[in-house]
Amino acid sequence: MAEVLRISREGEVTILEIDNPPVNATSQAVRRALIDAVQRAQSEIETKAIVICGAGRTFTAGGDITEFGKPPREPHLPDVINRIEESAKPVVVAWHGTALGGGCEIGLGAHKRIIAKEGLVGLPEVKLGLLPGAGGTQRLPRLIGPVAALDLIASGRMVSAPEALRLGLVDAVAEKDLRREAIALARGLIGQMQPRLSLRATPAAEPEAWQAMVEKVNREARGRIAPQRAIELVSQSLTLPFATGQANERRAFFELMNSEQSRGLRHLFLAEREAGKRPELAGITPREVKQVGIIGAGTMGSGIAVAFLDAGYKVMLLEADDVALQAGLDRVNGLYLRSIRSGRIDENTRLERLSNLAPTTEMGRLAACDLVIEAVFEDMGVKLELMKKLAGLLPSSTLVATNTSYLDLEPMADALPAPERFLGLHFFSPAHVMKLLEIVRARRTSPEALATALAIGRKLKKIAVISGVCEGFIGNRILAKFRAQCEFMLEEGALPREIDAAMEAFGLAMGPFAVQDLAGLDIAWARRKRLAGTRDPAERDVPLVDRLCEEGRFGQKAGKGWYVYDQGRRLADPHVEALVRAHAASTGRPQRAFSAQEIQNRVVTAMVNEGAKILAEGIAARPADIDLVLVNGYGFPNWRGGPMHYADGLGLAQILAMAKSAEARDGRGFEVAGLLAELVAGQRNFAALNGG
Ligand code: T1G
Repeated sequence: MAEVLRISREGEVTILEIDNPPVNATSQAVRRALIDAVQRAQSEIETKAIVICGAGRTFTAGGDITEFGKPPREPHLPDVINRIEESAKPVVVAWHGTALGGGCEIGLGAHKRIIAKEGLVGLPEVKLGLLPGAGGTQRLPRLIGPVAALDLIASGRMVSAPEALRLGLVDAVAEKDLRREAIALARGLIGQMQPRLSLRATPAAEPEAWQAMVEKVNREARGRIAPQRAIELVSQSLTLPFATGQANERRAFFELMNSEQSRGLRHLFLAEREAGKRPELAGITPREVKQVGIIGAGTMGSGIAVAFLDAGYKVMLLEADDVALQAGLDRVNGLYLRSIRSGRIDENTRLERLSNLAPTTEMGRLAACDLVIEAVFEDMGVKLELMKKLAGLLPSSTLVATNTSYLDLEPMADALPAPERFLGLHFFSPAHVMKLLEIVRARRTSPEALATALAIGRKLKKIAVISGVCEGFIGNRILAKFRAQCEFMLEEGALPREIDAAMEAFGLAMGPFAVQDLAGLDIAWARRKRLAGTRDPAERDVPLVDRLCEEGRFGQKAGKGWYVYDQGRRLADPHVEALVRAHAASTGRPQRAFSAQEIQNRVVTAMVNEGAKILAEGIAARPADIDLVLVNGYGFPNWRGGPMHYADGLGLAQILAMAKSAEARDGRGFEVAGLLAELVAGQRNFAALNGG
């Protein structure tokens, strides 16, 4: 077995360096080596102090996620940390890179903590549906007070070195050489009584500040259990002895580890890291991309420009004329000013980023770009015209991408001299904020172009998922089935507000009808009119959006849509409900009441059935990719792990039965996916298709 802890000595100080690539996770081997080394140091006369640090890019990312869900093996991390705290010889922990979860907790067991200037520290367990399980919920409030501790534990956010110092989470920030300074700090402690956090009382909280933090945590938890348990455990640190609090923490940790929520979040963590690893792209070197051209400075184009500028690219922004260009620049500026107001960036950062932006109205200048993305009006004629112009202008080495969300890529590829360098980069609005990026692979897109797109996705810090070409790609294709199913229910006795409430209870930030009002119903209406000629008359179709739009109910911007809006407040509208009821009656379908669960099941069935078709057609490579798309682009609750993971939990036999009844009820347009039936027949699930 590889050496996971390197032990060396500098005079009287023994240095324990965790070396367990890639992220020094506190696996069983690391825990064993640490506890043994600390134990041994107690009896070595040469050792008077101990420094614990990490090799490579990070101190440690904490517990080893690959061990989660398996029976825990000794020594357990809380015991290792208790042993560190009890050390008669002073222990200093030196944090660099990221000191997360168990890595932060090791530091809390030590007698002093020092952090590198660029270091980050945090307890991100809630993001995996967990809580710190090695004393973090009990020691952190004793160190920095219960309010700040609850903030960190319930949000899971990482804290920079200056903030860590301000909070009292570290004793020092290293000026230059973390290791040297940690050793010096340890030397200074030799011969002193060492403070133990576990023996300290948690400082009392300001009641108002505590109450405000509790309310914030509850508000932001929205269905997630772990942050709510954090409130309970942090408050116990105020009243219970450390040992009792720690035992309660440990119990909560294992309960959460076995929860559906944690399983879902862990599934997504691994899915995110798998999405970019495509066997067919192994060994292919991405091309270098430095200069990016963006055509169109509307909402999408300007958001995409900011996304690239933020990631350090040089950006050329092209518009048809000076007026449109100025409007685009105003948009870009507006986005930066908002970031300044919210404290995300400062003025210097804004200026630095804008210095990489070259606005232009001369298309010829795009020839200098490594990648050109079109974000013009969503119309095939307009896009084809543009591609023809680009064909005569760009060197054939330039990567060309379309930001279309629905249109077929093949005709656009046909217009280019090098279709192998053409693909879709489907950003979501606002493009500089939304995590998801669908990389759309057209028939002739080269592996090199795909590998380059994945590398760009990583640099943009997006979750990039590869999709094949079909109407709506992965996300919008599933969304269309989801929306249609919601409208079908309106014809059977459900009201918009009931469906929205059920889906919000499921965990969506906003129900589907409220979302439509926000986006504007006229968009859907225009699309319906455009597709009216080609619609299969045998397909079930609900014309209610047409009725609303004919009355000028275009959604929030018109003050009315599926709901009516009074000073920003969303209210059910009896007029719309009467309209829905009258339409429902006119269909002759039986009318009945819907439970929230039934609404949720119908929505999930529609999504999963379409997801199965998308897999069978090879549009998505893995069920986990579909989960990533729905969670990161469409508000599907992350703690449910995405629709495909959720379906596995529900049981695919049940999903299949529900899909069959949907087929019987909805007819053409809702055919049961063959893959779903195959999986059930073979007693397999989507996890098996993920290779899990
Ligand atoms: N365990 C095992 N593998 C891990 C890991 C972990 N904790 N964290 C990352 N990896 C792998 C990851 O799968 C990937 O593998 C590689 O490392 C690089 O990661 C009691 C028990 C540290 C900020 O939640 O947030 O402590 O794909 O691509 O963008 O309370 O990873 O190369 O094969 O993400 O530079 C709490 C989770 C655990 C931290 C680095 N810790 N990790 O980001 O690289 S719970 C976390 C991260 C706990 C105690 C409990 C990030 C990162 P591969 P990467 P990155």
